[in-house]
Amino acid sequence: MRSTADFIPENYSHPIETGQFQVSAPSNIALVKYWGKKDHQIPANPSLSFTLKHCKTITTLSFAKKETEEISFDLLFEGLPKEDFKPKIQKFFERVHKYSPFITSYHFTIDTRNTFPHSSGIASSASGMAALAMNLMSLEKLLNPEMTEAYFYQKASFLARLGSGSACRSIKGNVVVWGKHDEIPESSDLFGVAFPSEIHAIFNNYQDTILLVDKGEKQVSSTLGHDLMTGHPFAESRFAQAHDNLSKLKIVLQNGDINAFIAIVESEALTLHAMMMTSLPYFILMKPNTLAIINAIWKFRGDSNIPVCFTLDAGANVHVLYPEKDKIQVLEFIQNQLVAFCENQQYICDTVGSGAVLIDS
Ligand code: 2P0
Repeated sequence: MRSTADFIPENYSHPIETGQFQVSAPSNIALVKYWGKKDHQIPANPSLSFTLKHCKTITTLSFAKKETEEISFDLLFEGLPKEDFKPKIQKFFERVHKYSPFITSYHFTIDTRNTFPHSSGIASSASGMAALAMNLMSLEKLLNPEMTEAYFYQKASFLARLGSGSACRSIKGNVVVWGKHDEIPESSDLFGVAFPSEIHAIFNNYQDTILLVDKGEKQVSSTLGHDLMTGHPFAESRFAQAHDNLSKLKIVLQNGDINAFIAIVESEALTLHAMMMTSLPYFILMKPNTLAIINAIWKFRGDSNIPVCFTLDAGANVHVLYPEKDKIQVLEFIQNQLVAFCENQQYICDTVGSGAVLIDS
């Protein structure tokens, strides 16, 4: 069992002066939701997600050794300086410095872009922090080539978590568990791990079509939403329910019981939003069109028997989940009935994917 102390390096065996990496890291969509945490993204309950394939952040990290010992970096977004992203990265570097002390020995240039529209309501913190963490680990591996592959990915996820909780689930694919759960060996509150058992073929290339219902800025940030679970009247039963749903989903992912899958996934999505509606202060992130889409999905599923379901993130957008074999009919349904509920009729077709990769070094 790894502890935080395992991620503090003793010394680096290889000096490196300059270099550059490019990493691509995907977003992920939780099926069992993380909602509630202790300091530094220690989750209040375990969560499970599908890693996505096409919604990604691509980040180039250039580094040059310097004499002085402080955090120093330039931040570019799509090639242009982006000052308003800097405080979040500064805070991330300060937080991970203990685990990656080489950070203060280099000046970094970070150039980042997303494959999905910036103001789409799709959070870029998961893919963005995962991409940055993978870059830092690529540099640490140059400094310490003896590092094992298992340690590399665990620590990449550990660092990503310190940036944003859900980011730790974007390092690996196709299904990731984060948070200690009795029935998932190796599971940890400190980092995400790949789902340890074989997954039923029905979930191969599982489809996630993201309907962009509201692309505006959220009224309540996820960080504040998490905080409102502290002292929440239903917190303890919610956290117990997440453990229970993960146990059930573990079985369903292996036996392919799609009706049970749908029941767990939709209940988790609605419970997440029920927690928001019963926080103090309470808030609602769903929009009228979110509910219209949910009702249309239920009607279509009842009429067609096609196992399409939805999940929700902390926002108004709807993730429509379905097996690859039903793609043609579901996309036709989306075109005919659901795009009308999307802002500017926009949606993004994604599928389950395999995690972050080093593209170039
Ligand atoms: C999740 N969400 O499991 C849940 C469900 C949104 C809804 O994790 O404060 O950006 O950076 O740890 O990870 C969104 O919260 O929050 C989130 P921080 P994060 O995906």
